[in-house]
Parts: sequence; structure tokens; C-alpha cells
Amino acid sequence: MQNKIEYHLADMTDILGLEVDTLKGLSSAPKYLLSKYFYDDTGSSIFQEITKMPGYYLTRSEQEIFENQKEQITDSIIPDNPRFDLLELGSGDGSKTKVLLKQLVQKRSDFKYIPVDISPKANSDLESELKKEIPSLQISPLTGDFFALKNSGNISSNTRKVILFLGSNIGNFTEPEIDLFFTQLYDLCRKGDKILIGFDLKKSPEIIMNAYNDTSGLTRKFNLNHLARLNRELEADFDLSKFEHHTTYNPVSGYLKSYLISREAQTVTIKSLGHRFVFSRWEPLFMELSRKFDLPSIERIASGHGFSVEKNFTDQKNWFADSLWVRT
Ligand code: AVJ
Repeated sequence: MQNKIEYHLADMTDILGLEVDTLKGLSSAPKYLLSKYFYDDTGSSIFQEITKMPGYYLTRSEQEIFENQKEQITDSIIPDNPRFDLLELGSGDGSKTKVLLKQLVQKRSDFKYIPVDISPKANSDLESELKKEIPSLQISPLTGDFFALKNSGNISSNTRKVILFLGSNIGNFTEPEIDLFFTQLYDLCRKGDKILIGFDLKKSPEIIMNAYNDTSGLTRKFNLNHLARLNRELEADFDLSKFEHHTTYNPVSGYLKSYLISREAQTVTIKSLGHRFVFSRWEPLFMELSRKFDLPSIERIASGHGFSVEKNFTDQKNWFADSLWVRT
């Protein structure tokens, strides 16, 4: 019963957030939608398919780092004081993390794994799978927005913490969002606590473009599903055939940006918002930022927020970095 009530509340705050953010984004100039709303059940499964595409190198690169360097990585995250909480933000299906978890369990380190995800389904699936695969793992998942949970007393402030933020999810953040995120992480951590963050690195623009501009049309489908979600959940009437998918990459800023472009002048009605939105011909709707980084900018972000870079774990091609930071 308790669970049922919690899930219901989570659904309501979700819908409210989606409504408010959609109204705000579509009323702005230029128009935008927030990329966190890609991940309803359909969107999450399209993203899973994307990670298996030949051109989408990110997941494979990070997996390679974890598999080839699991000894070094776990050695450097296990604190001197052996008991610790391992928090993962946006754990999703946890497939990459599994490699590290197995290694940590094998080393008999005394830790509790706390995956934090906005999706209750992702969380319960992950919990039952891990209980089967790694029976001795102590796991207690948290559902919801990480920083709301922090204030709810679910996260102990006394235990040593290691925090994982993988998969280049950080690439979705604008500069002010990066500031806010690391300021909050700084407050959550104590001196000596560590965070491991996945950054997609700058590389040949061709390779980057291919990861998001795939000929299979999956990334296009992923973007259009956001509109389909608004049709389903907010009673909108987006005609998906009237939008085309376009991406740009700026090698100076490292900003890969995704848009849906309105092919014609059109009006979209969103019933649950009681609003109509006018698109002119070729008007862009900004969908997502997938920022690419370089090691100096990673250094700068760390030191600018009270952390120091202890080590960067990279793949053989130097396409991706899992950067280990210590709270100073
Ligand atoms: C899950 C945010 C890391 O930006 O590469 C994949 C999402 N968007 N293809 C990324 C995504 C289009 C992905 N992240």
C-alpha cells in the first residue's frame, strides 16, 4: 500500500513538471523542450537501442574502460575507512555499473549500493536483476529527483560517499546547470569523498556527427518520441511527419545540438495546457545538448567547484573519460 501511494505521488509530480516545463519551453523564443523528458518507457527503450548502434560509440567506450580497468578503478574508489555508500545518479539499467559492483563485491569491500533514478520501473527492475546476479550485494534504491531526496533524510551525511554519474549524462547540462549540480554535490559530500563522472571527449567531428545523425533513423525516432509523448500525456496534436531532425556540432564549444525543424507553418494544440503554439516554416525546436569535453575543461570544472581530479580513466582511442574527483 505504502508503495502504491508513493508511486502515485511520483506520477503526479512528473505530470506537473512536464506540463510546466513544456509550457515554458514552447512559449520561449527560440522554442525548446527539456531532454530529461525523453525517457518515458518508450523513450528509454529507444535509447537502449541507440546504445547498440554501430555509430553510437559512447556506451561501448565507457564499457571498455570499466572492463579493462576495473581493478584500478575500484582500487582508487575504495576509501581507507572501509565502510562506504556507493550512490549512482541516473542509474537506468545499470549495465556498466555491474562490472564495478562485481569487482567491489569480490574484493569484499563493505559498501551499500544506492541507485537513484527518476523511474520507479528502472529501479525495481535493476534491484531484482542485481539481487539475482550478485546475491551478496547490499542494495537500497531511491526513486525520485536526487536533490529532493538529499533533503528528505534518506541519504546519510556521516558515511563516506562515492558518487557515480556515468554515460556522459553531464553532457546534457548547460553551463549554469553544471554550476548548480556541482555546487549541490559539493554540499552533499565531505572532504575526501569521491565522484566518478563520465565525459564524452572531443574527437573527429565526423565521428561525433555519426553518433547522432545515424542513417537508421533511430535518433530521429528518439527525438520524435518526445512529441509523441506530449500527444499521449498532454493531449497534444503534433503531426510527427511535419518535423525533421537536424544536428549541429561546434568543434570550438564542443556543443552537439539536436533540433526538430518545422517543415511548414503550423499550429499545435496542447489540450491539457489549454494552449496553441504557432510554428513558422523552418522554425527550429531545440531538443538536446550533448556536450563534448576536453581534459583541460574537465580540470577547470573540477577545481572551480571544490574538487580535484585524481585520475582520468580513458579508453584506448581516447574517445571517452571517466574522471575521478576528490572533494577538497
Ligand atoms: C544519455 C544524454 C548521454 O547525449 O549522447 C543519445 C542521449 N541523445 N542520442 C547523449 C542521446 C541522442 C545521450 N545521453
